[in-house]
Amino acid sequence: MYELYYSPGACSLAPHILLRELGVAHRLTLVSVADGSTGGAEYLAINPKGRVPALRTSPTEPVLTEAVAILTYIARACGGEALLGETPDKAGRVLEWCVWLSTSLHASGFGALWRPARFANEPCQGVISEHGRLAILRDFSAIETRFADGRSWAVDAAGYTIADIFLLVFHRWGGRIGFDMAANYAAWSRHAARVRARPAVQQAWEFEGLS
Ligand SMILES: N[C@@H](CCC(=O)N[C@@H](CS)C(=O)NCC(=O)O)C(=O)O
Repeated sequence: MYELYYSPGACSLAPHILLRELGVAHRLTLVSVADGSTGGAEYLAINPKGRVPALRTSPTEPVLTEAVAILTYIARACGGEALLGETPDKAGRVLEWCVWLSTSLHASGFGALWRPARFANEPCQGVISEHGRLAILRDFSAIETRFADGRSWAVDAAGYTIADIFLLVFHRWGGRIGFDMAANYAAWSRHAARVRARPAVQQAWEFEGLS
């Protein structure tokens, strides 16, 4: 059985949703970002990167890390190929979204805002955080522009994909940092509501105790 190491509301929410979407048997192991467990010796022995998500796919192999890799793995291994985009064109666009979300919005934007120490020592951390907030605003605006063209899904031609699941994590984080998502990102918020309505998403939301 797959074992997913997760923290409530972290980017591990995306693979958690996908496991439920595909009806895959899994065990969820809590490694809290909030209380620093991701950096604890016990978890570092499992995942030396000290981050969630991590997926145990076999008792003998190292855990699989990186949200996009885990999403791709689960989809391919568990009959969810359609969620990756079924043609090279669709799959390329789905991956384009996911890599951008992971590298630009997550690592550069939220990483700088929440973890400025990754980028610089004091006294520069306040500036780094502010830069992260501006990077998030820039990327959120780009996301809103895309959804404002009336599409239902991130890659409309592909239907519901892992990109839609991943996007929901960042939409929720926008609310967490005080952005008025409904007012300022109306088209993206309609998309988020569409994703939130799926039973698998509701189950994961409830399990993780998210508001
Ligand atoms: N590139 C990694 C980033 C994972 C990551 O930064 N996860 C955060 C939670 S969303 C984390 O575990 N942070 C703990 C820490 O920085 O100590 C991925 O996409 O999986």
